[in-house]
Amino acid sequence: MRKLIILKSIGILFLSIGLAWADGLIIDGGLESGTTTHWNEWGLKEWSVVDSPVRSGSFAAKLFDAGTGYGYIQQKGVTISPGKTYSASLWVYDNDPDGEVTIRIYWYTSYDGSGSYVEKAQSPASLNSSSYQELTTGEIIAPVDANSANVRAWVSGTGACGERTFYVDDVCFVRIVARPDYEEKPTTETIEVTNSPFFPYDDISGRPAAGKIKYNVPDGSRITLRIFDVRGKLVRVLIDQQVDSDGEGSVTWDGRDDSGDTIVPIGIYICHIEALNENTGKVTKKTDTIVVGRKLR
Ligand SMILES: [Ca+2]
Ligand SMILES: [Ca+2]
Repeated sequence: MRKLIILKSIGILFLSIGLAWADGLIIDGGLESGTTTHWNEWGLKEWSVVDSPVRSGSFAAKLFDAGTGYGYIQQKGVTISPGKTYSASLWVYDNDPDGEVTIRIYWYTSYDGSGSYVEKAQSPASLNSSSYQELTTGEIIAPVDANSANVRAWVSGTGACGERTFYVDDVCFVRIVARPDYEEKPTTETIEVTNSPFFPYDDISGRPAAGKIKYNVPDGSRITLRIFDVRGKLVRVLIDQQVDSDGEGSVTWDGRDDSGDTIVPIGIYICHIEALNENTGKVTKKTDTIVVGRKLR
């Protein structure tokens, strides 16, 4: 029985991690194909895929500019929806005083990133550092007439006319979907998990960092809502014998255990609600599952 549960858990874990990877709008942002295939280049002297230094996985991009001004690698013609919210980010190793890197989004009315761009957005420039740093555009809104975007890891000089070398990894371009707000329709289920999988390590842009659990029990119930791991060990008490006058509500779980210090390992967890109806003495118990995910390194 236990073996079955574990096998099922692993299956769902792979599924959730697979979805997380598919969430990005560009292909091979981490260069893990080990090739330059999914990218094209403009204006650089040279670029290649290298195995050191990398930020994650086995490969990163090396961008070499001979001091001509600027250049970039890009993924061209990413399909986007006009007026929607996006975010782009990358990790860069910039230990070169002669230049800097930004991530830039160019928006186009065409569907394939051709023609003249209508608007652009970019991150702040990299600072000199002997380790990888993250650059992000933050939330950006696609122009109402845009249908595609070119996503560029952009190298430029900072005055000095020297050669410059940078390493780029984990380029990410995502659409940000509005998180559910408090006007969201309440559940009709006794217990219902709505953010699953969620990513408490906060390592995947645009995905929920907290789980959300909604409940609907008789008015005036005394509620206890707890999280267990699949072996039945109590992980976290989210609601501890509180009376809810209208019996309807939601609670978020940040993925931490009861110590508050530790984020739990990835996997399936059980949400268990127990509601005592203080008028009738009847106890309602129900469970649902919630999955904690994380980007694979
Ligand atoms: Ca990589
Ligand atoms: Ca620099």
